[in-house]
Amino acid sequence: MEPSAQRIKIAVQKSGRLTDHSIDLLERCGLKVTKSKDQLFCFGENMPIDLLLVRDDDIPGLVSDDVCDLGIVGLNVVEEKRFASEADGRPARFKQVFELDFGHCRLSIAGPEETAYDDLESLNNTRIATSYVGLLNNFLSKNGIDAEAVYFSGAVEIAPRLGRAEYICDLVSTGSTLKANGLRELDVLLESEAVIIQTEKPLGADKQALVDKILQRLDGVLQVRESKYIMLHAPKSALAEIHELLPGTEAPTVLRLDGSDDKVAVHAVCRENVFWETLENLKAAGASSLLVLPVEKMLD
Ligand code: PRT
Ligand code: ZN
Repeated sequence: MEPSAQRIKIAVQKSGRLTDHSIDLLERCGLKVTKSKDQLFCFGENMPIDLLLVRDDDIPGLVSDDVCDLGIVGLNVVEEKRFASEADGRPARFKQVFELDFGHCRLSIAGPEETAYDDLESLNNTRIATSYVGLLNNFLSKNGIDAEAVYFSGAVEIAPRLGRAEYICDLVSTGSTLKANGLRELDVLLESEAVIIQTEKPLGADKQALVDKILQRLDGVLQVRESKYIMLHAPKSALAEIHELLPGTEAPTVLRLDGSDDKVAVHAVCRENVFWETLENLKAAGASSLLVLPVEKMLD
């Protein structure tokens, strides 16, 4: 087995909204893990990759301080850490590698239903309760708004009722929490989703090769989610039109059909979902024997 310095460490949320998705994504990259008894660590059985299970707020710091090589965390947490580190004069040392298409939410300003809110100017000389002081202050100063960020570590939505702030700045997904608290969403600061971040510290060649491999597999897993393999028969004369109709396809494979001079078989990977409307349009353009299959794995 590799010495522990040669193993990749990935920081993942221990218990929360991102946990299952993060582990599922890594398992779909081929990683098999066993959890330690204390549930703080997942040991990679078939690859030199281990998972550190921690609070999401700690993930950017663990990657920035090189305790972990990679981390999976919400963009909201990453950006808040970036601003907090800058304010401390110790810029964060991680790079965002790519978005993972889960954990979608937005960081928004909200206020009581009855608030007369025209635009951002309405926030001038008010107090805004938030756990995202860094992101909020950056947004306010970028927009030339003079308002006070009041730090709340949780239950931000009750701040207006307590008389602690006129507005709040918090994560929203369905909007039902705001509604239940008599609040309405007024402006969006940040669209967020889970992202993978990487330490900026140069890794040795072997470790970097393994990080590149896992990132390439992650990219493949994300691509196949939307991708479909499509097969159809088409008159040669309709090929150009049919190619145009295939969503997200670069170069379809065109094959001869036995016993037919005017028809061919077309096979293509569509990197976008194929809807019934697309199939109906293909049929109207002359295609027949249409078949759409899911793609299990992809490597570009
Ligand atoms: O214990 P730990 O610190 O690790 O977890 P946590 O409680 O800080 O985080 P957790 O598990 O709640 O969320 C982890 C990440 O999920 C967040 O950082 C976001 O990137 C993402 N995410 C996606 C959300 C939501 N959707 C979300 N709706 N995080 C929080 N919420 C909360 C929000 O704060 C508000 O209280 O849900 C409520 C609003 O939801 P709706 O659907 O009523 O609008
Ligand atoms: Zn947290």
